[in-house]
Amino acid sequence: MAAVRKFGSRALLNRTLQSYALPAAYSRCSSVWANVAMGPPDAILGVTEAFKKDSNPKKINLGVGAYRGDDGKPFILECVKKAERQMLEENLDHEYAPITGFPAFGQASARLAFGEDSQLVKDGLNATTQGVSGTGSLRIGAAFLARHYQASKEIYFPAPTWGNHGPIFKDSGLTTKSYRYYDPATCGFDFKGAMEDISKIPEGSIILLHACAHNPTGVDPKPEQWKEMSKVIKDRRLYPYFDMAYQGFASGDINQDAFALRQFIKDGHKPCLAQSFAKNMGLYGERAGAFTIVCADKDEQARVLSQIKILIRPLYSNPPIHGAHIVSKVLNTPDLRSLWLTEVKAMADRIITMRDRLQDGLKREGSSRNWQHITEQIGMFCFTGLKPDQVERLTKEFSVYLTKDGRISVAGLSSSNVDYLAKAMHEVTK
Ligand code: PGU
Repeated sequence: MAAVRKFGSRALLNRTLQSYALPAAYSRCSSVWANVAMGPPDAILGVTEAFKKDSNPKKINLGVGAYRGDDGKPFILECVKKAERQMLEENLDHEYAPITGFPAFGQASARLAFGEDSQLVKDGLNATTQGVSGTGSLRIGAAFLARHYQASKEIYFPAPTWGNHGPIFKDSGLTTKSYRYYDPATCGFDFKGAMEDISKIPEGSIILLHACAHNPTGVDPKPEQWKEMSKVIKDRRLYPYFDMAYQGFASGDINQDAFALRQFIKDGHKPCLAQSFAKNMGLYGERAGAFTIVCADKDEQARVLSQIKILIRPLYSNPPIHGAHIVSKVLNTPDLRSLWLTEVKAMADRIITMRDRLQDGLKREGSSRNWQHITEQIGMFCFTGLKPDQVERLTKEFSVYLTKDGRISVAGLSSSNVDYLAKAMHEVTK
């Protein structure tokens, strides 16, 4: 633009440039996107891209956290198939949903998280909106805090945390920091380190908590430890932001997995919460999720929800409806709901069985290393403790795909590949 201004008109500028017979490099630079640098592949989703290109028939994708059946194939829950059949019969239309999604979906999501008998939901203190799965829900929350949370613009993550948390909150304008969480020496929870760090976080800051099945470590605080964390978080007046992407996947029981969130409510916190139905209903691509802010009273709830709407409207107007219809049908229809609960349990149990089999396999291979953490960690992931060079060998020599930090999605293991993985892991850790 500055150049055009200097030459008086674009035509004059072009003529002048031509008359100078500019070198090729200059014309490349003059392209509109010449300064856009090539970005790196995504740390998690990029693993699937590399996996797809590999022609080894023994290849295994343990990168992305997506549940597979024991046949290694994507798994469609029976309750979901039934709900979809019913939806087809009902001849549902394709009209727009309200900005915050269908109320039946939002309320069922809130009851799932806070409890069927939750007083705060009965009293209407939850400002709940549908979000575009867990990621989109987290992002609405991040944007809301950036715009309306006065006390601080800093959010503290457990170290390490899901790789997308940083970009979600940074892109929303918040500053990201961390508190100690994982102890590499024990491959377990660093409770002492976490408590020390949390007790020093500046008052009013936001703290991100994985409600259950911590990603990437598979390490969760015990109930007693959650209680102590809740207390120190309250004392420091921190604002708790729960990310609950795996309700049901840790223990197989949706209520047990909501323990931390409900304990915080009991202790008088008023947290916010992002939920995802990608994993626990196998609705990955449907992008069904929810975001809730717990409010002090009805009036506050109405004001907060009105501002959530104002945030969402210029982003995407209103959310996709298919996944939300499925979730709301499953959660609100008693027989579909009880079928879902057994299916969630079955998925969690299959993961636990795979952990046992991997540990046994490593023992059988003759590994002298301590693999206790494989069965101590819970949820979809195992943080193996493998070093980057060992991860690289697993991929190069055995076509086993995983993230560089040594995380494996245990949900990607099956009876037919778990022994192969044990052998490969033993080979690279000898
Ligand atoms: N929060 C946590 C802690 C997650 O692990 C994930 C998904 C999400 C939120 C968001 O899930 P939605 O699919 O948006 O509902 N993490 C998986 C999936 C792949 C990815 O990185 O998006 C993973 O493998 O870590």
